[in-house]
Amino acid sequence: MTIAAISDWLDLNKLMGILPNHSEHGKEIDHMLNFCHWFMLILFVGWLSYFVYTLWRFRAGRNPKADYHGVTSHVSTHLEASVVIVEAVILLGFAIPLWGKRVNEIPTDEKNPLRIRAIGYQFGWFFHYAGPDQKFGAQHPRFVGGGNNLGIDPNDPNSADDVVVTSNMHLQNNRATVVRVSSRDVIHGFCLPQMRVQQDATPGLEAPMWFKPITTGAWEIICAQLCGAGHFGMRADYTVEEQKDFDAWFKDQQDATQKVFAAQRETLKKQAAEAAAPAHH
Ligand SMILES: [Cu+2]
Repeated sequence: MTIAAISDWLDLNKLMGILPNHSEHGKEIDHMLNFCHWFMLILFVGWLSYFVYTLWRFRAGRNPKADYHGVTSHVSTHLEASVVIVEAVILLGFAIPLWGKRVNEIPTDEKNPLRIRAIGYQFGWFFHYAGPDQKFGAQHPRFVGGGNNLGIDPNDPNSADDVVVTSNMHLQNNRATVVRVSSRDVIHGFCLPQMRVQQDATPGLEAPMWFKPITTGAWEIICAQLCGAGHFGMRADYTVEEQKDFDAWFKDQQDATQKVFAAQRETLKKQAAEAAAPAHH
């Protein structure tokens, strides 16, 4: 048996059908998951054998009269203490540092991350790209309509390079991606299993999360919270591609989004002119 074969065999994640990892930090998550699975398996087998043993050992046929002293050995105390120690190691040694990395090391502008907002709704996702200026255009409900689903201010200079798409989020391979997750109605869950990230989408809040894709490919985005009758159909896709393909896609989407904004600017201008004109009687 080679080492690879042994480590494959030891990988309980695989046995339980985990989806392949395609993100930079995913290995650390998988490592911790595998460790937890093994630990839980050992506990499960241990407690279960102990349970079966006590059923047999203390059966009525063998113990017609109760023993008023009970257990005098300290084995169980030591066992329980070791379980607590292992759990503390998982929490303090693995889980908390891993979480700390995800929330403390969000890439800043200097690292030129891809900046996206993901806004859940019943039942789908909007994606708002900040564009090369790294700044999102402002939003106001009065701009909602005419294809401007998110109500982005078409006159805000920050929106001049923005992109809004639905249902298919494109990402650039090997580029850190920061997604600000939010919702338009109820609580949804933004989950990219192959990127090993998941974040609740809460109305009125924007929660940032980040990751770096390391392979190209196309996968599904899952809504990870039961969000209503159409939850099962709330699927979207995401595509990781090389820069050339991503840039081409982005340019197309930018043209389409900016066309919507330009048309809205015209409408707003017309409305303003009508409001300013003297009323006819
Ligand atoms: Cu949902």
